Amino acid sequence: MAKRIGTLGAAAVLTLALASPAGAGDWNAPFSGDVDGDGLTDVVTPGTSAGSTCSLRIAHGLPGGGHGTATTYTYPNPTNYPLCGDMGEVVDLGGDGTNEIVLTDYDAFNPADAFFVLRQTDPTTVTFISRQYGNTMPNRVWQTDFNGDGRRDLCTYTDQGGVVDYYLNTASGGLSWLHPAPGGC
Ligand SMILES: [Ca+2]
Ligand SMILES: [Ca+2]
Ligand SMILES: [Ca+2]
Repeated sequence: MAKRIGTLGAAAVLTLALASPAGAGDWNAPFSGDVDGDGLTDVVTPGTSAGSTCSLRIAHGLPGGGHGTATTYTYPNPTNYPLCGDMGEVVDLGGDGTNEIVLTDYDAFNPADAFFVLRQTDPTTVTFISRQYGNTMPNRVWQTDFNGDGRRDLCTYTDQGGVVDYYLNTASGGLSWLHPAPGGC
């Protein structure tokens, strides 16, 4: 299922990289946000896929600046496949003031669990929250409030057809894949 970024795909990704905000979730790249609600930005590093158990590492922000030593968190694989998410964003789904960790995977091939949502629920625990429907085989994910309602929405790009997909951050804490794409990603 692995795919390669062809010359045209790489050019398109570069164009998107220049047009979208910093901190976007590139493949196998760390991403940032406050996952424990202390007001300090943390860094989340996706783990490797490992069958029935998934992991990620979080380096929490320190009051004096910088980040502490990364802690590894494990959780049961929420997908039916040996995919644990290799790109993501920290975003407040539902706009309730609590941030979530939203992951997707370069090799995701089932729309029903193309995204899954986690939350750090205490200092030692990352908890699975939900699966969300989405497009398969993304190259990157990023966030922006494309409909201007104050909740930051998600966008993905896939070189499988060169498509940008739009996911509305809904009041109920889900992601709603919009067709047709409204623009703004
Ligand atoms: Ca934090
Ligand atoms: Ca939330
Ligand atoms: Ca929004």
